[in-house]
Amino acid sequence: AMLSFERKYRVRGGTLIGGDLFDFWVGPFYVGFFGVTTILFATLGTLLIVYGAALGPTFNIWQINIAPPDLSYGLKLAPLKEGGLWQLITVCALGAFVSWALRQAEIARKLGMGYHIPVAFGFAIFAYFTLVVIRPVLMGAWGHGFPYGIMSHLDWVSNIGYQYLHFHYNPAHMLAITFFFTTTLALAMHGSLILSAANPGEGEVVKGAEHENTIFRDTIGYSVGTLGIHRLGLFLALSSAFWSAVCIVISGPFWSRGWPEWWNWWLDLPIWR
Ligand code: BCL
Ligand code: UQ2
Repeated sequence: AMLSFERKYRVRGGTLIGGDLFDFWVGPFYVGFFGVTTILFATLGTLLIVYGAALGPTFNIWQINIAPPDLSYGLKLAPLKEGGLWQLITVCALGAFVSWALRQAEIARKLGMGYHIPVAFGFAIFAYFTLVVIRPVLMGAWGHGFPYGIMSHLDWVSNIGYQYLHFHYNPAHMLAITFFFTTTLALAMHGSLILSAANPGEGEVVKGAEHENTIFRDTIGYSVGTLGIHRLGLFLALSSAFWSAVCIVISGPFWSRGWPEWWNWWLDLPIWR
């Protein structure tokens, strides 16, 4: 079933590739060339994961693990059962994520909207790409990627964290965490503000931007504005993903000792040294 207003948005065109060939909907979903490639990559990747799980010792969802190749394979292709599956799954994952972003771009073009959504998702893809491609390539082995598994990827994060002695001292990790936490603060402020304006007391009329500005001007002397809060939110969220990517790509390629030691530059400043 289609909502009454939906038909006018079901317009041809805006496709990036394939012209009219894949320009159709299945039920409520726009397909497009990149809808097809998303399905293909996601299905193949999922089957490879199931195959990898079947080769392993368990189907316990928490314990399934598909590991990258041993470091000794360097940047070569590994045999399927020796990390080759991990390599293929990584290709499928990147294919599916990038296809999804391009499908978002086609839909934005159809609707005459900006590319903010695919650009934003691009930051998440960039963080993943940094973990499984950029850093392993810089360090010379696919074995530096993280293993695919619920507990196993947590173990990897813990191990890599302790390998640098105390990851909380990684300055980019500090920035990423601060951006993540500030994102939740901003969304809590925004969500509560909007709900307070939209849910006035019994018999009161729904409030708008003037009231929203005023409550913040009265309490803290400043309102960032209704458009501003959305720009701020996007900035905070994109910065979270960006500094996450930075914090891991510098761990190894740029700094291979403990992160606490990195701060010696501060103690070594000529003012007090
Ligand atoms: Mg740390 C990383 C926070 C303690 C070691 N750490 C991170 C960052 C984040 C963070 C900044 C992970 C987010 C990220 O990369 O997003 N760490 C954090 C916090 C603490 C903390 C808040 C805390 O103590 C309160 N970390 C520690 C301790 C260390 C430590 C001290 C361990 C002992 N930390 C590490 C290591 C790493 C981190 C090592 C990292 O590698 C990681 C990092 O920065 O990675 C970049 C980015 C987002 C993504 C990568 C997701 C990408 C999503 C893709 C594109 C799409 C997926 C689609 C999906 C499959 C589809 C599903 C479909 C649905 C079912 C519908
Ligand atoms: C605001 C505003 C909104 C909002 C919010 C604010 C009317 C509906 C939440 C208040 C936000 C401020 C003061 C910025 C806070 C800064 C950080 C870094 C968290 O003014 O305009 O629109 O939703």
